[in-house]
Amino acid sequence: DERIPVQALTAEVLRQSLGADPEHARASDSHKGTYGHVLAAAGSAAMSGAGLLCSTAALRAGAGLVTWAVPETLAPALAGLRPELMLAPLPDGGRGDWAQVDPVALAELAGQRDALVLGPGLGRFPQGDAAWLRRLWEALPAELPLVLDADALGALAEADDFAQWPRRSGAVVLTPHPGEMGRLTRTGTAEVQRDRIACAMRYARDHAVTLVLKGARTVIAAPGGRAYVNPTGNPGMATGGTGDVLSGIVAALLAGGLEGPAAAALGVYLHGAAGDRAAARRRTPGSLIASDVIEAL
Ligand code: NPW
Ligand code: AMP
Ligand code: MG
Repeated sequence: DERIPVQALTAEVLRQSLGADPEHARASDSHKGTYGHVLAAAGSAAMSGAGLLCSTAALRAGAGLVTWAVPETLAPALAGLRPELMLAPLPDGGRGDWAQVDPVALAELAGQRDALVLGPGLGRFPQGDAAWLRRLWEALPAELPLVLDADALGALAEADDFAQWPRRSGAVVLTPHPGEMGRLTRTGTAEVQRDRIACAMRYARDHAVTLVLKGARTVIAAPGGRAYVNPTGNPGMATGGTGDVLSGIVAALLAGGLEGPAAAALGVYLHGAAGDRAAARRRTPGSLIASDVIEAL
């Protein structure tokens, strides 16, 4: 119903309202080009796992190709961890972290792909985080779909003027957990959790983005004013790396051609459903790890 702006996310809503197929079926004459190429800019020396989880999840969510971009000094150590992934080493001044990586070089790589996911496990950039992100934002083709998660959201939270950044024609999906959302809104976790739906809807509208507010009953707020509450998932997913998995899934769905709200909603729904399937396979949900969610996809 068009008059009701908030809906529970069901297979029916995905199909009817969002035009997303929860079965995620494939046409028999399709090929890897049909499903798009994801660039995952994620991971650092101390958190290479976040990059591996994010890019592997993009593969399992059906991306045709996935390239994992890393600071070049780290590339030899990360090569071959997942043979289906391609590796794109970015010049890092020999430092092995993202601080020295030129955002314009990353934008050039991303511009040849179908979606960019930025953020899981990057670590903090030592200075000028928001300026780095703004330079990337402006160097990327305006139509390239974008997922910002984790440390990219930390950088965004430092910008004083995000609402005034140039509008992009491609989807922008932000995937904060309540702590990250508290930084984006400059309030705090408790204030965000007080009214999750209103908080997500307000941010999505004011910044023209699709906002995914994670946690039990994740909220997906579309820039046009509609919102969805996800019923899938379980507390076993409160374990390191599950968010990194989600951002890779959403990027794959964007690369495959879905609009921002549809990709975000289907991604959240499938991520939770995979988590439920993985938890059911274990004696206790407490033993669930993020790789199980990828495996269950
Ligand atoms: P509190 O304590 O309640 O105030 P951070 P991070 C809050 C990478 N990883 N409900 C909560 O705050 C990531 O990709 C790498 C309520 C919590 O203490 C990032 O790059 C891994 N509150 C980096 O680590 C595996 C909630 O947020 C605080 C909430 C840092 O990311 C792990 C933590 O947030 C990780 O993914 C909820 N549902 N969820 C790897 N293997 O390489 C979160 N909070 O400080 O942003 O730290 O999320 O761990
Ligand atoms: P992150 O904190 O970025 O690693 O993301 C954690 C992921 O696990 C998000 O997708 C959350 O929605 C999910 N998650 C965490 N706790 C729960 C919970 N209690 N119930 C359902 N999903 C959860
Ligand atoms: Mg996270």
